[in-house]
Amino acid sequence: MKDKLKIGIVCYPTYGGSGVVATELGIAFAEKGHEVHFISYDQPFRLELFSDKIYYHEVNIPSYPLFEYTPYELNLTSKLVDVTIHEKLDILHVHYAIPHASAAVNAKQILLTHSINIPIVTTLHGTDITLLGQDNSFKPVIEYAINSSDAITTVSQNLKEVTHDNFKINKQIYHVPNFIDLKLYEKRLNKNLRSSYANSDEFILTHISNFRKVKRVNDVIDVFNLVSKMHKCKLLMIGDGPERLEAEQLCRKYGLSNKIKFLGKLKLIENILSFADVFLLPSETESFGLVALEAMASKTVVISTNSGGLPEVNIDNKTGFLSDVGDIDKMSKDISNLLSNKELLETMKINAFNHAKSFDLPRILPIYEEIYYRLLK
Ligand code: GMT
Repeated sequence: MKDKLKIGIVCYPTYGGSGVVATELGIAFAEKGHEVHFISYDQPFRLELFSDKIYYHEVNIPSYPLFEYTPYELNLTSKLVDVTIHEKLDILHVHYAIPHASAAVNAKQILLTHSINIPIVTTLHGTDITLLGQDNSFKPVIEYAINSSDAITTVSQNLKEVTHDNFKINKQIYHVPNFIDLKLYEKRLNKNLRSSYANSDEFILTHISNFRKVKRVNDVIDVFNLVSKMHKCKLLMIGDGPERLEAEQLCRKYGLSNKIKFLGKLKLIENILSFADVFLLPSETESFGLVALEAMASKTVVISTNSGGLPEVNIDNKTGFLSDVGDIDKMSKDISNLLSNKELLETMKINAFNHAKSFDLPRILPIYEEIYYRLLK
């Protein structure tokens, strides 16, 4: 069996966890000598093409007057067939069930007619199961795509259980947790950057997301509103999305515009997280919460809900605190306790970092490689 593989990775290119995981996984494989082919409708936002082992194939989406809705999944399927044949891929690893897993399963059938049997690995990331998976207009396709994949992985134990609860899955699901590359977080602290956002006697709180409804961005503002009455602090909001405008209006209503800064979509979030004291993630549901892990890798204490896979990442009373969804009072009291007790804050920052180490890239990468090699045997 070949030691170095040609791996096709399909992912969303947009600001979001599944795209980040897929991109960083591909970059790490390339660093290990595998050849990686990213396939998407746009260049993944964290992908900088700096290696002869990394290729990006854009899916062409031609317009045709007959189509009221462009059939992207079919364009993706054709691209997967083409790239697999001409780049001689060994394996396809698709992130997110639809349309990526269903397109890959279709491509696999087409490739069989060319006498090519390519294994498909599908990684489920969360909303493909918890939100879209509940919608009957997608459910049969998602179930079929999962069952027709050669290997299925979920990013948390919780997501594995939810997948079994919601679908009839007839094969093993592997739990492969999300990861961070800890070396990216070393020596990031930039005191000049910190001082441009806050005075030295002010604490810094942050939130990072795609500002979708599921993130409950207004809860972040409500919590900060209570905390800022008791402590000197600033809030940095990173990311963008449909709920941003309402959140900005809420800040104005509370008279907090001078204490809350909306920074938009930033690529190098490690730079900001390096000086943040507390990270807030009050999500309605979160299969893993990659961004919480990124905060922990930067020695930032996490205040999150206890939904989905978050308790696997943020350990209650150790790396941060967990609350029920919408419990603004508890979240603000937990932060207030932390900010009043510097020793507790420092201890929890170290705990957060130590727990993040168990998700370091070199520990997780071989698990995916092992799955690939097993399928290729
Ligand atoms: O919710 C997001 O931020 C985007 C979404 C995605 O598909 O990109 O994130 C999901 O996948 C991430 C990576 O595995 C997980 O860390 C997030 O928890 C998950 N989001 C939800 O479950 C809501």
